[in-house]
Amino acid sequence: MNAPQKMGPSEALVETLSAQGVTHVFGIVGSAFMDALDIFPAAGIRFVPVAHEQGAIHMADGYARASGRHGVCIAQNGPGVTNFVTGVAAAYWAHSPVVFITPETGSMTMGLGGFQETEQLPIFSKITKYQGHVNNPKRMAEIAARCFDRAMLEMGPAQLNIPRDFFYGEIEATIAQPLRIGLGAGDAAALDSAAQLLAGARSPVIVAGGGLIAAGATADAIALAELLGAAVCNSYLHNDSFPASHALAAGPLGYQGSKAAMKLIAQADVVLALGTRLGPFGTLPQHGLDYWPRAAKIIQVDADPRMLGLVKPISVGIHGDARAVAAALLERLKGRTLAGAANRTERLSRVAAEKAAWESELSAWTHERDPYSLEVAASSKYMHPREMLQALEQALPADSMVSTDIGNICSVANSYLRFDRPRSMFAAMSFGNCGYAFPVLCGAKVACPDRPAFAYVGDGAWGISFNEMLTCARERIGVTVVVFNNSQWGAEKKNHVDFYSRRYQGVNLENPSWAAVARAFGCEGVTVERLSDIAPALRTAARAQSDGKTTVLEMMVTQELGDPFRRDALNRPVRYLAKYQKYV
Ligand SMILES: Cc1ncc(C[n+]2csc(CCOP(=O)(O)OP(=O)(O)O)c2C)c(N)n1
Ligand SMILES: [Mg+2]
Repeated sequence: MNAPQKMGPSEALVETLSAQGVTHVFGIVGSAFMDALDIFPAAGIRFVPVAHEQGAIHMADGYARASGRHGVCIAQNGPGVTNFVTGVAAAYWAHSPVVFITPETGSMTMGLGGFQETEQLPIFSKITKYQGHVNNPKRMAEIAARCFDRAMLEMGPAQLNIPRDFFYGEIEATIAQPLRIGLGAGDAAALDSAAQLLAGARSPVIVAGGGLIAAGATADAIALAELLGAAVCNSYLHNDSFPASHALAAGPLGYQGSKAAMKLIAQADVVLALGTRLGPFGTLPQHGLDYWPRAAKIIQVDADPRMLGLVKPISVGIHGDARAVAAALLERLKGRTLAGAANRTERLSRVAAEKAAWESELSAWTHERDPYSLEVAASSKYMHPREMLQALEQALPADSMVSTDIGNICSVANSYLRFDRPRSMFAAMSFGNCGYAFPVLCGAKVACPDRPAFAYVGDGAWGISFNEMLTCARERIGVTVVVFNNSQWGAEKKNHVDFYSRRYQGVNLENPSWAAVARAFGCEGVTVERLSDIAPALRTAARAQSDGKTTVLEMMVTQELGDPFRRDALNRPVRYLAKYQKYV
């Protein structure tokens, strides 16, 4: 539809959604956008009604991360829209191309303090890549299309803000075709320098980031790693950025990551950081290893030029698409003499040896060994979290998608999640909000209904997010939620143990039976107390997914706790006033 045509603004919006390939919109119904909602079915768009708008934006995020297409959500002006805030911030840091549509109070009453009024642009200004405001109904199609284009161009949330009276009227509109701008491989001189460094490297290592997943660069990354004989580490929480079964895959860096990856990168003389901003939290010391190779030459490749050299000093920065860059580097390195060829065999066997050592350490590491953990585990009949995570990993069906929440057990799970296919792991990324994993997985499942889907969620975070079981039951979205019931906000309790002499406040949870709650919601609920019950329970739950049935597996685990998140950011308490002297 390229010639201007008479239509209503609602039709212009819905036609634009259609032209952008939108088939699902998550949200809660509201009078503000009913005129557009009414014609969704005729445009082949399924409206997925949710329990809370935070669920809608998380679902849009999961949908986008699983499919590589836009995730879309919509809410009532005012409170519906403000409920989006946390999810938009999470999607921003997950580099997720979501378009969230925010009908606003009517243009003729804006500023008068009427019903459901708040300024909706400033709230999101720091957590969006683009904010489109329809300032005249005639511009509905143009501005809506720009939101879709920018979300994909900049890989992040775009807001489409529409005064609610602008859904009505008669306009002449042209529906734009999607504008997809390829980024290419970037500056030729930078590529030459990078190839020069890699050719001269005696111990090159690759860090595979989320940008590699977004660019669909797996095959090129494999070819590059094989040519160089370079170990490949996943950047933090992107365990699906390189196939784990590949001989050169070393596992994830960062919190609760792989010691093999850390030991290998520590010895690198050249690091190729492919599609990663090298976020500050992702390379913190771990397992007592301060592994970042400060003396190494770092080549950083990112689709956002502002990320180059931002966190770590670099030798070469390449503003480009990870796939195009990997291909360009391959081209430049082919047939060239590689300094690393001299010790290739030795390095490959070192990769294998470090991996084997880490695997055997992990298999023997069935429980935590600090005094607090030993004490609580001794008085518990439940499973150790680590052995449970091991059994879960073994039971996961091939090609599973797994989302992980923020919490101690979810973090420890990082050691027990390996993937062979990109777009398989959906961790709460740098925004780190509890309550992320379940709704995000629901969105991923809507995008990929044939892939088995599992959310790992702590019992505290489950309290924030379990309302979306309503959505699963109503909309027949079949996923499996693995709730780790340790009756505590464990990750924070760990700080009370390590820094506040076990003065517990607000960290102990008295849970209902989460399995019974699930059943009351119309889902399945199973309590698992023994390791041997994990695989059969997981298999049954996975089968139920194909019938659109969601299952909660409530895992009864001890209260033991792994290494803390933010040891880097906490200090021992120091008190100056007499009344607080005991609080040290
Ligand atoms: C929305 C939100 N509120 C609070 C926090 C702080 N926080 C981080 S981890 C955590 C505890 C998580 O507890 P749980 O989900 O039970 O998992 P566990 O640590 O016990 O494995 C909390 C409260 C957060 N990250 N996000
Ligand atoms: Mg807990």
